[in-house]
Amino acid sequence: MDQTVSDACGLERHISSISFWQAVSAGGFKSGEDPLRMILHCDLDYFFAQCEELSNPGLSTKPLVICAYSGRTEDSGVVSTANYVARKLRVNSGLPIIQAKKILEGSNATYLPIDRPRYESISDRVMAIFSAHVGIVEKASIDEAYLDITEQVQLDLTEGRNLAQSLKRDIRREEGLSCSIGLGASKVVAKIASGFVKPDGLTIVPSYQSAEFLSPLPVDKLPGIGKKTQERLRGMHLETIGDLAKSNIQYITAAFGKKMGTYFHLASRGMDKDPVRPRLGPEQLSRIVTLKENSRDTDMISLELEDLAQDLHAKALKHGLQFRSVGIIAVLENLVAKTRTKTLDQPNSSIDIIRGSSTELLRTLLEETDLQIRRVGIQLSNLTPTTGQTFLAEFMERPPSTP
Ligand code: TTP
Ligand code: MG
Ligand code: MG
Repeated sequence: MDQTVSDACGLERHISSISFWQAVSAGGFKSGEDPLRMILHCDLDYFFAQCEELSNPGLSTKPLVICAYSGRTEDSGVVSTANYVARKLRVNSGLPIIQAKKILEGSNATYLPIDRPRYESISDRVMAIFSAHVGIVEKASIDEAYLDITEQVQLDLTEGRNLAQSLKRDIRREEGLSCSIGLGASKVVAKIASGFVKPDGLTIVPSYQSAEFLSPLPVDKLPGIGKKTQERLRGMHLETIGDLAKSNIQYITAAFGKKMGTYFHLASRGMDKDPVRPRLGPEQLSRIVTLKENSRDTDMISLELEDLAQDLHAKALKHGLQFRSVGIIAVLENLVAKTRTKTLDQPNSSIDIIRGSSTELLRTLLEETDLQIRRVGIQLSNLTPTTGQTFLAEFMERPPSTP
């Protein structure tokens, strides 16, 4: 019953976002000064709360609040996130738990603590679905990633939309989760587009309409502009991203310094050259290959897995990392991605474990489908530094996603 209701809502929202796309998409991506890119940003909806609804679907019809307890008193701390039922009542991330409880009094709300290891495993599996579809994936946080799909879709908006829809479908089918996706010519546009229709949205902004799309939005929609900066900009009569785009760069730079000023100036026009950095974050190492021909032959596929196991094992050693989970990714002949993960009792660095677990997971996966496998991959996750290693911090260092 719940499923039907949420599917119906999803469909309705989907239609509304597609009509937005039709309104803005005529003409597709034009060739321009910079090499054109098509970037996809995907963000899972009310992530921690949605994970809890998965294990207890009864929670989805009532307000659900995930709490970051500080431990000082029973209710001290803030709301980590809340489902959309609670959000309608204005309970959002960052609100003190005490205030959330006042607002939700009598509403039969549920309050749960954060169960990070579980959300991380789910996040790992969603990232594996991304890697099964697209080569260049940058995990930007526990529930979001940028994908560079330029080559894959050859800058064709319809192909981009199809890819986005199949990602949404696979995440829903494999993990039971809804997400929102934005497509644009830069990371900054894709990120803002993914938040434009939420939950379960899909918003596509052709490159030549980036500035027009951003223009009416309030300045705090730009990544990097928080409440304080927004106040300062308001003092300068700059309320919307369009106001920022029209303003004189010297004026902005004088107030915010060269680096920030230049970023505001370019980002407000949707210009952002930051590449999608091909990494899944420090928690994962993964590789996927396309089989020479579609197959269900475990001996043949195991040979490919052997290569992948050796490669990933070498990478883990090089970075001084141990893994606690081994996963297998398989893209089937109908292009649906399947993932299966095995979590070990202890962190490990043995290639035999990678071999054994991936072959075992392959067998399990083949038992669950009659279809042939087209691409296969291994993912090591839950990574921790090997004792004595000191350069994990270096490995984990992430350049800022915006200048
Ligand atoms: P977000 O993606 O910002 O938020 P969300 O997934 O809960 O909701 P939506 O994307 O639909 O708007 O953050 C991802 C998770 O990070 C979120 O589920 C909980 C955690 N988080 C916090 O713990 N504190 C915060 O202030 C925020 C914003 C998020
Ligand atoms: Mg989210
Ligand atoms: Mg997020």
